[in-house]
Amino acid sequence: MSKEIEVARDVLQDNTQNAVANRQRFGREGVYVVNLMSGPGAGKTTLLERTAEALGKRVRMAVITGDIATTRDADRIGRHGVPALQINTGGACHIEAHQIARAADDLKTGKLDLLIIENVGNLVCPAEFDLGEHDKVMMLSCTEGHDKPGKYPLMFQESRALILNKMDLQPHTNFDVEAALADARALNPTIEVIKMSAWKGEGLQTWFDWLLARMAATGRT
Ligand SMILES: Nc1nc2c(ncn2[C@@H]2O[C@H](COP(=O)(O)OP(=O)(O)O)[C@@H](O)[C@H]2O)c(=O)[nH]1
Ligand SMILES: [Mg+2]
Repeated sequence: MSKEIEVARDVLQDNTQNAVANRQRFGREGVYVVNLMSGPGAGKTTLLERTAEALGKRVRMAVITGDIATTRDADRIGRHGVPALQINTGGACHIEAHQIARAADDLKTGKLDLLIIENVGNLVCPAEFDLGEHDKVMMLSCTEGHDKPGKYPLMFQESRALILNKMDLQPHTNFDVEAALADARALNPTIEVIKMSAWKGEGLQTWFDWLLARMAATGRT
């Protein structure tokens, strides 16, 4: 039992060292990096397809997608004209920093302004693994229940922004927006909230403006 815990600690420690190296690299290269997290099916890839369409010609951007299997998400995003590289974790519930380092080599991140990482769909593990990103952003959709922030606190604590997606479905569910936001803000009082329907287009402009403002704030034009 104690061995298992030691191994888990080593994995996290190695990951943190690799994340520090990634962060230094991204700083040197001048690329702004977002780690986008959510449970499966919240709408991350849909949002990244819309983001690629809207910003792909204005900024030099690329996407790394993580899934246990298939290249479906990278294929979807790649159709919108931005480089998209798929990491298959082969069973792991999150992306690790060393995988990002390798993908960044392949994508030549020194030539990019914006890199978005779509993490594996999971509300738990991705929040535990620093990837060397500038910002963590998480998405919660109205079909997942407003009780989730309190039940999965770390991701809400770690994220700079919370995207509430599938607002078009909210009237058809018992999702209580104010209860979800109160729960999230009790964990992270400064969390920025973007209400969205990635499907219908509502809130997308706020997201694009948020990304461009964060790029400027971290030194990108
Ligand atoms: N109604 C509605 N459906 C959405 C919205 N965003 C995504 N979806 C749908 O939710 C499903 C999962 O979306 P996807 O982007 O693959 O989620 P991911 O697993 O987080 O990448 C797909 O059927 C999308 O069409 C939204 O804002 N409203
Ligand atoms: Mg996806």
